[in-house]
Amino acid sequence: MPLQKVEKIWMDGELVNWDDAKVHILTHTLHYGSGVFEGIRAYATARGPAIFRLSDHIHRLFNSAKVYLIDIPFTEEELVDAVKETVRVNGLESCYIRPLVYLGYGEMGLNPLPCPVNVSIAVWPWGTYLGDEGLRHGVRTKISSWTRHDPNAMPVAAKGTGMYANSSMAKVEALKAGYDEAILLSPQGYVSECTGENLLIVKNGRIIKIPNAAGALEGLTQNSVVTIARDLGYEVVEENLLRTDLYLADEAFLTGTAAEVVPIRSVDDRVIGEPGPITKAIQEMYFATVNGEVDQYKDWLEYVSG
Ligand code: PPE
Repeated sequence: MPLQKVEKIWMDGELVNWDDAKVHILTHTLHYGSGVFEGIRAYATARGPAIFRLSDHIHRLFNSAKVYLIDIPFTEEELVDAVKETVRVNGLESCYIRPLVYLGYGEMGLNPLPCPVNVSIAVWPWGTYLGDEGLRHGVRTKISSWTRHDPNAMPVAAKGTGMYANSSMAKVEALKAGYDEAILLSPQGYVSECTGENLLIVKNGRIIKIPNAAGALEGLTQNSVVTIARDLGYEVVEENLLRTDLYLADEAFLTGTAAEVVPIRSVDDRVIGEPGPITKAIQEMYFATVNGEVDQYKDWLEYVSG
């Protein structure tokens, strides 16, 4: 789906026109994948657009930058305000939000330390990431032939731009083979995550979450879903999973800001089936939460105005 243009993009403290939001071809991050970024969503609520867990996402952006030894030339508070302003000036009720910290123009070569640190925030309307059909009936997934990063090769806890070359390869492989999404295993052979989502399963009534040490990003959607699941009375445990645990799961679903909560219909053609009751209960509560309908989780919503 082509990008739907909006009016303005925030770049280093200024709102510039969408078509003018450009960088030089010798931008360091373009060559070396040396940036960090976030993915956030704003939802339409009865009180106007609300950004889901905005402060937590901006905090993770600063943590990612810390891992890469990048000094962001703004405070967390300033970027929280900048995100709200960018959503507000574009007049969007709901949208995806992409803050990016990148090393800009000025030096080339592998040493990033002399490069300027630039920050941008783009927003655009983004519908269902893995399709309406996938959201309702589940996606078909495939274990990738690509392995997730070894944590001593790439820092998996940080959302670094360069990491996503691995995700894109896995995604393309899965799509070309006729699947909707790829699941990556860690170098040790445990299930890690999808190309841009975490993954949880249900077995014998318990929800199983994968430990971060299996090489997954600590997803905020997953974190919200675990809280929701426990509050709904489900038991959530953390365990390493083998690919056969996925084949034999009672239910499985993936979580991510862009994807939201999406059931998994099959893994390597082993059918899990239509979304099960636990997946549906969590999905329903997640959507009610982000739309501001659940009082219990109102602190997760950060309103664009007021
Ligand atoms: N793992 C990976 C590798 C990942 O990229 C994401 C987010 C997650 C897990 C889930 O994290 P969270 O959004 O905090 O629940 N992926 C972002 C980028 C997607 C994209 O296509 O770009 C996102 O969902 O915004």
